[in-house]
Amino acid sequence: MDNKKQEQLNTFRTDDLAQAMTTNQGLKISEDEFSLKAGDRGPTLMEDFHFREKVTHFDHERIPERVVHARGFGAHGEFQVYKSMQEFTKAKFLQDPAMKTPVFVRFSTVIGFRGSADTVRDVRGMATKFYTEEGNYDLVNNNMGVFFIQDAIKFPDLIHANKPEPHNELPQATAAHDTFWDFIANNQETAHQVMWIMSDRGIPRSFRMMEGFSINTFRFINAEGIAHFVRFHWKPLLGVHSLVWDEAQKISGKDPDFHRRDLFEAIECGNYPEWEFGVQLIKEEDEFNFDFDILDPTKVWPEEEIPVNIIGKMTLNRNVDNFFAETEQAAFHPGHVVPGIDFSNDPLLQGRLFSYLDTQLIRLGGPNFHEIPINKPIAAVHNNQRDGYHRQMINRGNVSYHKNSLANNTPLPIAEAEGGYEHYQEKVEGQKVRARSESFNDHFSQAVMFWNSMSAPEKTHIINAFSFEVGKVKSKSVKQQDIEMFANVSGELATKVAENIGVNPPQNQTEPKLTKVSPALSQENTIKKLDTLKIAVILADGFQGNIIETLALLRSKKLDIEIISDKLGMVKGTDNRELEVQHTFLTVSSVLFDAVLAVGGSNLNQKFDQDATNFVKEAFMHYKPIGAIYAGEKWLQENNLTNGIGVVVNSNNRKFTGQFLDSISAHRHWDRKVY
Ligand code: HDE
Repeated sequence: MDNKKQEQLNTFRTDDLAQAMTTNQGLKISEDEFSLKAGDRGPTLMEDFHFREKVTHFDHERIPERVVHARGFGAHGEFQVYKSMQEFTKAKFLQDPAMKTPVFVRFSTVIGFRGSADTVRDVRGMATKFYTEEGNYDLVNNNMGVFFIQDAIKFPDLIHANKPEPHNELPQATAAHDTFWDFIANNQETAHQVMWIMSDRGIPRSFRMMEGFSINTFRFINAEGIAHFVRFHWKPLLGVHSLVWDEAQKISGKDPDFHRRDLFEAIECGNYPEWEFGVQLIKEEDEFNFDFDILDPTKVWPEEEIPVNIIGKMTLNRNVDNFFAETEQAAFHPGHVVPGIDFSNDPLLQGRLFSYLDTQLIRLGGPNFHEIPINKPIAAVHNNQRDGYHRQMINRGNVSYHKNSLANNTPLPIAEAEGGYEHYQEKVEGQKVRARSESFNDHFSQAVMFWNSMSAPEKTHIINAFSFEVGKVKSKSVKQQDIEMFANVSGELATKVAENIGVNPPQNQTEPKLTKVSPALSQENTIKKLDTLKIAVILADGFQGNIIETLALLRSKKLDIEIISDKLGMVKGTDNRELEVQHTFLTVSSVLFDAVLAVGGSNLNQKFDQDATNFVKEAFMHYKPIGAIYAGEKWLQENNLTNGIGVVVNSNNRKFTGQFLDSISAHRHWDRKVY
């Protein structure tokens, strides 16, 4: 079972190396550099079918990018349930802990075009395709617990407002412009999601360190037909971590592929990212027992009230062989479900169930996208659907209709008891209305809860993020409207932002009285591990030789150690041992690392000293763990960089390595005074 998807993909793979070159018709080609001409200085001839086929194919290489989530990166892996979920769902892939289900996951940003940078402030997508025996199941999640709007009919408006403005197509991949903030102030159901996106969750450190939330409410159905409302979660085993905003912006220039590179490299070197799979469950009869509507996608189900049961684990362990064929052509759809998983009446989900299939038709050019290898289920497909662009399946026989007698009435719908999908028979009645339920009308309580749940540094980051984003808005009126709106979340937030962006403090000066908190919302409470963190080690010729043993020790803690100097090549230590330099001050910057170890050497020239100091200074400003040892200590002292929380200095201290590791395991030192 677990190798089935891989075997299937293998049948589509080619390895062109060392093969004779052919046309797409399989004709061997004798020349691929010169088009066919009448004389070596003459015109190219129409009959050059190879030239025409090659260039025509090239001219048609691009397909429309996704209208949202255009920039993404995917990987293969597997999923295993920890214990049978039989009590709640009959979904086969959630029954047997011994069963491994192949998966493909695509991570994405939402707003930027396909070539935009990875570290912009945005929501991230995390879409998972489970290739189950019962058919493909797609869990199309985001890295935030809520969404901007409550009804799918508003999605085009939200995205129009958020994308670059239509008259000049500016700005790229950011919400920091007038139309977005105008939409926010005039559609106040967005308040809660805006708090998430202005928080550190908007600038993740890595795809490997993001949570995934289904946001929408689904149903689990067991074999007896009993239903539970369910929301799905991915919890990264490395914890949930973020960049700081200045760093995120600089990375956009230094390495726009920062997140995809991080995922690709982690998988290539065997550091397989893992997420635990969690479910929040609510009994049907408890539907109305909460102070929010459980179908409202602008509300979280607070984890302290409705615990997340951890039921399985996903490991990503294989990079794709071909980005376009696999990642770009992957087509997800929340309507791809298996028996045991069903929908709720969440109006956002209901609209999504239309949109995803529709979008694939334009993007992938017709109704046969399920036959593209990455989308092809491992379960057999039999039905009377025929023809259309790029049909691969060769259906035999003359019968393509149901019911029939000529083919013994096959293919045949089968009963639920034998695995046929049957929709949950929810009783529904009501007037036909264009309306929103009263129970969806509280737009601020959970936004306040989010704010209340943040640590002091997180609150500061949110104030700064608002000040940046709304500060970029040109319309004074829009700015003021946003200040008035967020005074409903926190007077402190609205007043400080108003001050920073030069508009009036909010008219409404009454601080919201709500005190509810949900500690699970704060990244302060996440797991912090050393595993796979990237440490920049700054070395020069004449470095103290025994640093090699320190580096080995750091590596044994699963840290990724990379050596930086003023030029590539080898650097020699005091004991003549050598180390290879992987990067120079020109090719990388401190923003690409989680911590810095300044070692230096005896031969520091002024240029090295200056570059290295700038490198460490930036890490210092970003609250990163810093170690300074041997020559590095002196040079940091000279530059006043040794006095700071999380800066470990003292070459003579035998505990140096332990203390440096402690500093790294804190990830960031928010209490450090950086100004
Ligand atoms: Fe999507 N969304 N979405 N979305 N979404 C798409 O489908 C849509 C929403 C999400 O890696 C599109 O194949 C509507 C919530 C992810 O290929 C499109 C609404 C959540 C991805 C679409 C939403 C998501 C998409 C564009 C409001 C989190 C990328 C390309 C009702 C739970 C999947 C595509 C990938 C992609 C529609 C809201 C997640 C246009 C109408 C809420 C992760 O069909």
